[in-house]
Amino acid sequence: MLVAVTRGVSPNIGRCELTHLEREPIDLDSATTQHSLYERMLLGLGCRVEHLEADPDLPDSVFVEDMAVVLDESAVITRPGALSRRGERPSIEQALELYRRLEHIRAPGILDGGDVLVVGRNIYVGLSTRSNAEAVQQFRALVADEGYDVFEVGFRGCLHLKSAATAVSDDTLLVNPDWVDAGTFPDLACIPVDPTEPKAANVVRVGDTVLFAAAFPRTGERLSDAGFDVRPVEASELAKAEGALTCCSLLFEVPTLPASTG
Ligand code: CIR
Repeated sequence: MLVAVTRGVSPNIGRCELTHLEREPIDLDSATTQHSLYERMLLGLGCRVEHLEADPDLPDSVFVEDMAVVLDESAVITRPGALSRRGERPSIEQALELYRRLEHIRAPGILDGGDVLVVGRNIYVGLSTRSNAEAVQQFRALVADEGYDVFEVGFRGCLHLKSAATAVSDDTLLVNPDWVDAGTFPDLACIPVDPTEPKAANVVRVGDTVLFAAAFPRTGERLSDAGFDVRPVEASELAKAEGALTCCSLLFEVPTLPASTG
């Protein structure tokens, strides 16, 4: 079964890091409601949701994806590029150590999980203001024995690689071709976002279902036309904190416990 680690929206989300956006007020109630609906959607799709408590001292901590990369064999705890986010790691480590061997990115490496796109045994890591080549080297060394190939990827126009490209299946990506060159992924098919929806490339794959942000209906329609089972999720409030859909969960497989016979 799939586990989804999530974390409540910090009451201080208004003090979040911003890179490409102007600061605007974030309505905590609305952000919390949308986040709960996202969790409910994951539950409805069969995930076990492990909800960590919100932390007033960590404005961006709802964006759990940036703290770890969870593979089948291990979880790599990142060293986030933003100083204000490094304190988010301990609770994520506690949540993940129940399920995976933990590995760590160390200084001078910096890495945000949002820059790490895993597609089968290929892992693409975006070089950004949050992730550097040193971290890519460390990451490569940590996962080489498990047979993963790790590629450094350039992109532009957005905070993290996964704002520019995410996987919708084992062999197909949804991409914004203005932000990442399709040639970056020679072995994968690429579906471009609708040109009027540049921020639409971040979707969450849950089994055979793809969650897309409700603000991008045309891209949702493209995916549906391509045969994917798609569901819209309202995520406009956390988008003001530069967060997208993948950022709000760490999703990974765990063995299903055998039914009790007692
Ligand atoms: C930050 O700048 O770190 C947060 N305000 C947004 C992080 C979004 N995370 C992601 O795209 N993986």
